Amino acid sequence: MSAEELYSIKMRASKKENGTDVHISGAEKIVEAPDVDIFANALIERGMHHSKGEADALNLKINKVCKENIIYLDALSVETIEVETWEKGQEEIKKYLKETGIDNPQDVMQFLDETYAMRGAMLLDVDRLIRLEPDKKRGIRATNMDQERMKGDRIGNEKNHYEEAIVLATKVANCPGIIGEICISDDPEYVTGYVSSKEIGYRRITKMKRMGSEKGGRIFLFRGTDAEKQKAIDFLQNQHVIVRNVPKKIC
Ligand code: PML
Ligand code: MG
Ligand code: MG
Ligand code: MG
Repeated sequence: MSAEELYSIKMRASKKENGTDVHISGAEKIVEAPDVDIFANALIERGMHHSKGEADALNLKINKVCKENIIYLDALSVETIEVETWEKGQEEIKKYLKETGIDNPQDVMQFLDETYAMRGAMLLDVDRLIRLEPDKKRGIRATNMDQERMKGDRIGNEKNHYEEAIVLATKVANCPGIIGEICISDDPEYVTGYVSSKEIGYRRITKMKRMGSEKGGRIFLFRGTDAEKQKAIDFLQNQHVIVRNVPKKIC
């Protein structure tokens, strides 16, 4: 990126269901000053007309980001494991957990069920097998991140699961105290998920759940002290990160 000022743009859209606000779409960008309006428009477009329904309310937040506070990270390397069934996909998660130094993968995987209703991710102490999020319903939201864009990159207003997930996984893998992540999408039609860490990179698994299922969620695997936990939460939520060299999806 050039010497332009940078701005963070965050969008959240919701609709009313039986009198309560239901989240339908959320996204963020970190962009140069002259591009704020075009990206803000793309995010409004994305939030207003989501496959989960038309929005009743949309919040857009734009804040200048202090350049000195940004960390630039290289995207995790990507590999794809093709599996025939979601059960085989679950076996791949077990394999990954063993590689990550977790002797009893099932102890960790049993927590996946609890992630489905959460807005954010679970922060799991893998040694004590306890959840560390201060708000168990909300979970931890990894935020304040985006990919670096080059001149001429197209500005789409649709969600790109793959690119957005690599950005998030790269930030999370570089977070102090985090030894890995498991992610299953909550979008019913999107069955590809991933496991990741700084050591193994971003490992896509082509089927992680049944087609049509909304059962998705994220677990950030944590190992460390209480003080380190605070640092991890602060990094995940507040540290601005721009990820370089995000591989483009070949559709
Ligand atoms: C999500 O729904 O945001 C999670 C997407 C996981 C992306 C997996 C991939 O295609 O690499
Ligand atoms: Mg999202
Ligand atoms: Mg959720
Ligand atoms: Mg989703």
